[in-house]
Amino acid sequence: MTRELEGIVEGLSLSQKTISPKYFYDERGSQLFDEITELPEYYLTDAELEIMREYVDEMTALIGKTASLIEFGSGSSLKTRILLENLDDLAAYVPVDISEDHLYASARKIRAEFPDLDVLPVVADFTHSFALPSPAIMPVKNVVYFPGSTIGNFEHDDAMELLRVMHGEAGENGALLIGVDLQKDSGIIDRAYNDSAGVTAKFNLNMLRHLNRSYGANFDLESFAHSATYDENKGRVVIELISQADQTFEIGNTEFAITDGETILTEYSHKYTLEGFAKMASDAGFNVERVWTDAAGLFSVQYCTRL
Ligand code: SAH
Ligand code: AVI
Repeated sequence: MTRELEGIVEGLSLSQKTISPKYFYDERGSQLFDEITELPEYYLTDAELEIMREYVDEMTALIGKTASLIEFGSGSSLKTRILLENLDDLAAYVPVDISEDHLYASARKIRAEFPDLDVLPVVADFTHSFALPSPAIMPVKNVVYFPGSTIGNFEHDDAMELLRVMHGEAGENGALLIGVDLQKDSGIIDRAYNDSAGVTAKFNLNMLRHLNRSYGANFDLESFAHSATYDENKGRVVIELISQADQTFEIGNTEFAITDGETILTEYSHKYTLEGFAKMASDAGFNVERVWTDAAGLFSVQYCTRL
């Protein structure tokens, strides 16, 4: 059994069956995520784009000259383009993503749009150590870019671990520019993860399709339903697949039974307070130097330097 399959089987063997959200992202999953970002209810992307457009000059002044921009979970590099359009002397742009075909297609588009930029895509699972490529031009500093509030998809200890990895990648005089979604009225959050067009439901169920196609599982997609509920006390959305029947499924020659109404946890999406995120960043060795929010105060982008 591969390490990946072992991890999947381990998660499904827990009393709360769990599959890591990284398995959302095959090519179709990446496309469905792009569709999510266009939904009227998914406020995160519009709010983050508003912040990027409004404050890009302040961001580029902090980033400075000849930096290497390393993006974790770059997807379609949507928000990055605003930085790239305003940073004409980057040493390199290094998009890192687990969704291989999507990453290479996005990197090709970026190369065509920014022909003078050294674009060095890296296919990697950023929760494990991976090697960074060396740009042709020696960067003055590394700036890790982590937009989208993907940090929110990690539980506290794993988020801390990831911030520490980014702290290491940033190096001595480097920095982290990170998108962090904020706690707010629960109705707004509920609607963002239960959209009326049902795209989030498709995205959630696509994880089972991905496991069927790439890991030899045999989930019956028709007999699972999407669920997303915001737990205000814990400040997180709990995203699950609910079994619609007593049934069995197989993966890696291991058979699992699941009862009617039992859930598979596929994702958390944590929402932070500014103080809560600052504490976590500081525990990981970062000082939050600058915080920008959109006019409605839904989302934040934060520039963090090493303590
Ligand atoms: N940054 C983009 C995309 C966010 S979606 C935006 O803000 O719109 C999350 C992205 O992270 C996806 O592209 C997904 O493929 C990638 N991703 C998720 N888990 C990952 C992991 N463990 N390692 C590498 N990439 C991962
Ligand atoms: C990638 N990540 C920040 C998204 C989020 O909002 O937590 C993933 C997502 N899940 C459902 N909708 C979007």
